[in-house]
Amino acid sequence: MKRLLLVLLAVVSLTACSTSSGTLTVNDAWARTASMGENGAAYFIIENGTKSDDMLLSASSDIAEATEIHMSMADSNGVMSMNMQEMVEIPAKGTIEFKTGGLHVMFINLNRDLKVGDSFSLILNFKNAGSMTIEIPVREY
Ligand SMILES: [Cu+2]
Repeated sequence: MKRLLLVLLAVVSLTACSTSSGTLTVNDAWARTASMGENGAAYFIIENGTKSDDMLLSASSDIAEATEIHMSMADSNGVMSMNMQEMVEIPAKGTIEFKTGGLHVMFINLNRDLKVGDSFSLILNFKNAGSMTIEIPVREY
């Protein structure tokens, strides 16, 4: 009985701890439709509810030859280009939005079609939050 009480106390204090320090979450994930052999892209919102800065270090999936973190930007002539990002900073208590025309996860040379109603797993590797697997639904752009 004494042991059970101790275990219960430990569980309660762990729960209290994670609530007060906050967590890092990934929300509103989606990917655009694309065909096998093309490139695809996924978007989501990362909310860092913790008091520490974090970093997205890499992304991986099994739906393409390569999975990269890109930033789209327009030059002074309005010509769009994409730069591969070594990492993305997620400030403490901050939100980073991956969206069309900005940050995105790019799937190079898809090995399957991405049709509306499909979904697939994407693994995001964070410096502090560790590795998170998120399910990405495919939507019409
Ligand atoms: Cu890209």
